[in-house]
Amino acid sequence: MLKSKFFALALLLVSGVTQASLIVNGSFEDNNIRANSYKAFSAGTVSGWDGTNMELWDNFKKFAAYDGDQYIELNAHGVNGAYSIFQSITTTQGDVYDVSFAYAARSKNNESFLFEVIDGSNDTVFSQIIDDHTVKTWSVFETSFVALSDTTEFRFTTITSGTVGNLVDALTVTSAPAVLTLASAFTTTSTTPTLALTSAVSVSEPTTGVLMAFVAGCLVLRRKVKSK
Ligand SMILES: [Ca+2]
Ligand SMILES: [Ca+2]
Ligand SMILES: [Ca+2]
Repeated sequence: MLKSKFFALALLLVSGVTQASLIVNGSFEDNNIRANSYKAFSAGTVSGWDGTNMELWDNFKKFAAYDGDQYIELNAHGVNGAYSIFQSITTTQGDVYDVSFAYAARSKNNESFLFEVIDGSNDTVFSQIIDDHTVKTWSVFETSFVALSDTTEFRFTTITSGTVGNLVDALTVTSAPAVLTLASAFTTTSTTPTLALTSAVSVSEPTTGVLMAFVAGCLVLRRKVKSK
């Protein structure tokens, strides 16, 4: 039961609507290679991706993909040094996006790479060294960011040198779920909340403070480990 002096309160409920990923070939399935094999691709020839050479694996070395059948070994083939692959997508400035990908070590748990989100002015929006791999066990990295420009790039760059290491699968980028606001629902005169579907960036008082906290919460790194 609501008390008469209960402060006006905004509740935020994240909807369960699944958004389509904005990344092209984020699961590395488009260039179909034979099961239980690997194949090196020269720069720019893998659907959706640009950068250095890429090496696709299809459930190779008895290690199943996190999603579908195929994934990449970031430390590819043909250049015995740094590898960097990237993809840009169209974004809406000010909107929140969720990012996720799976990663695993090939042979050593200290394999590592850099993941970056870069805006249209080539400034870093987000960067994280991924160095907590487990050999042949998928982990999932997740974060969220606010787009600063109308294009945003996602880039993976090796830190481990050589041609062995850093298996990656299932990069997804989705527009953050719409937010249901129960604005000023709990007042002295009303016990019937009014649902309003709004975006996370265009909400008037008094929900703004709560939304700012929500957006800040989105920016806090979230991570979970998943094995399969
Ligand atoms: Ca895949
Ligand atoms: Ca295949
Ligand atoms: Ca390789």
